[in-house]
Amino acid sequence: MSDIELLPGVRDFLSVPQKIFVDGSWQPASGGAYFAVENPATETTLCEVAAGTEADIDAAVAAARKAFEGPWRRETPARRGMLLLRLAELIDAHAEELAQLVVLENGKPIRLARGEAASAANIIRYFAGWPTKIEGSTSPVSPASGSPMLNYTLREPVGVCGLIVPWNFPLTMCVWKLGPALAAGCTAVLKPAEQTPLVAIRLVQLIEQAGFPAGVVNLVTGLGAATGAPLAQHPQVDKVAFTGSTAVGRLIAQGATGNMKRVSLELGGKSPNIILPDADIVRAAKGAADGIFINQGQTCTAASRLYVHESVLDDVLAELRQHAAAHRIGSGLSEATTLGPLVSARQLDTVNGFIQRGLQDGAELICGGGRPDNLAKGHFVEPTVFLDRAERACIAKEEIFGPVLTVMSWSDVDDLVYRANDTEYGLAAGVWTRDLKSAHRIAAELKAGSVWINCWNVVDPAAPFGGYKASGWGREMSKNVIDAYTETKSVFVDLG
Ligand code: TXE
Repeated sequence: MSDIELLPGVRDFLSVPQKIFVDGSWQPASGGAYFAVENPATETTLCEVAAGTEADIDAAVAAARKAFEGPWRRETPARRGMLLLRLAELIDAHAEELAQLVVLENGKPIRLARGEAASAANIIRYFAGWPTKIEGSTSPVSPASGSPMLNYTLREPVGVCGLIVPWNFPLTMCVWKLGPALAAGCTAVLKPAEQTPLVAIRLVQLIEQAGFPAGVVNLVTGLGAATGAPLAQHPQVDKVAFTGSTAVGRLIAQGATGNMKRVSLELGGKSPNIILPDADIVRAAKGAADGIFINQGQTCTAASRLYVHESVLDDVLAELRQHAAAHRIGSGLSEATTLGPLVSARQLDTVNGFIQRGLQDGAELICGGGRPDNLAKGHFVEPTVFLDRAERACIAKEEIFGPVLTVMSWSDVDDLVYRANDTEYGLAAGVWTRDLKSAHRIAAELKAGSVWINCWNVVDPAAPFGGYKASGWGREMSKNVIDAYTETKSVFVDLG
């Protein structure tokens, strides 16, 4: 199947250098510099994008502060919801354009990128319902004075939010954070990843078109050290929401102590996926393969550790080999592609390094491990499966963020649960079984923010998402995330 045609809107977008958006105006970065955004499938430059500076972050934060204290505070909750609904409609209307930009800068298959655009609209639509439902409460207080007293709580927006997002889901990661921030009445400075700023820029153009007042959403593109770090440490930022590496998450947590800003972190993972002997093996193996290979394995919830009961190990390995071999590797712009390139040369080096270390550590290569022969350019790697019976290889412990699965076998369920939890991370976990009792028992014992039973990677705006341990702080989506973008004020009124 041949490549899809780029839409005229996408061609026009790529033909001009892209700017930052501060206080309702598109402008060059203060230093006047630009950086190149690469197409990871062809290794060619897609577009030049403004390289933001600390001065741009200062200006964007000042604009967000002004909007927070001024026009945004005066908007009614109903109007905030209406603006979000209008944005959801615009995302739907431009879904194919957004999907094409995601493919071009990230590399993922167009089918997956279309799913990302559809999910972005759904998430914004979900959050559009929240502004009119953020309620306080009354509390039955018993003052020592005996004087009658009314206590009630107000939920107020936390303020100016710094939103720092990664490149693996460059559109949905923006809306996971913008949706609740705007619903709660906060203002924002968005900092997309330097590898994938294009779809974020297009999204902010749609935010402008939807009619959000100037300064409510600002966008500063640029490198992590030049823009992300000053944003995360800024004394006028009240909250930082970050998705990315655990290493940068630690820096952000440290940088937040200056003004004690609120911090939510969605970090790495090394998620265990467990197949019990009574599972539907065909379904479980398909789920295991999809759980690791989707998005080229560049998923925080990647099902990267597979624990298979020893009695079904050979059957599962045979199924996994077939799923890996069935992948069509190539440009994400082809409708036939199921596995695109990794996002960058650096990410490919990291993943290849892990494959080499896996071999050195004595893990058995079941399939993959190399570069597809037919692709001369692009950051491609084959879907790869290792068997590591002794569970000693680094590939069984460290986050790889590539299409590399490490399979282990088990025989005793208590030992299995111990091994599954024996990791610094705790983002996700899965159990495949037909036995309800085992499913719920193991789900209760796994230390992970999401547990999937007979499925993987199901996320929904109505359900909380986030990690235990070094996988992060706080939860995204659902009512939980609204709490994370609001402060609770307790008001006492003496009625005596
Ligand atoms: O992440 P970074 P990288 C993991 C994954 C991957 C590894 C490295 O294992 O291999 O991280 O990826 C911004 N202060 N994940 O280097 O650097 C940066 O500009 C503030 C898991 O790309 O964490 C980008 O916008 N911000 C993950 C964002 O942080 C800084 C998704 C993420 O980049 C900064 C991505 C700083 N000092 C990577 N330095 C997941 N949980 O899904 C960089 N940034």
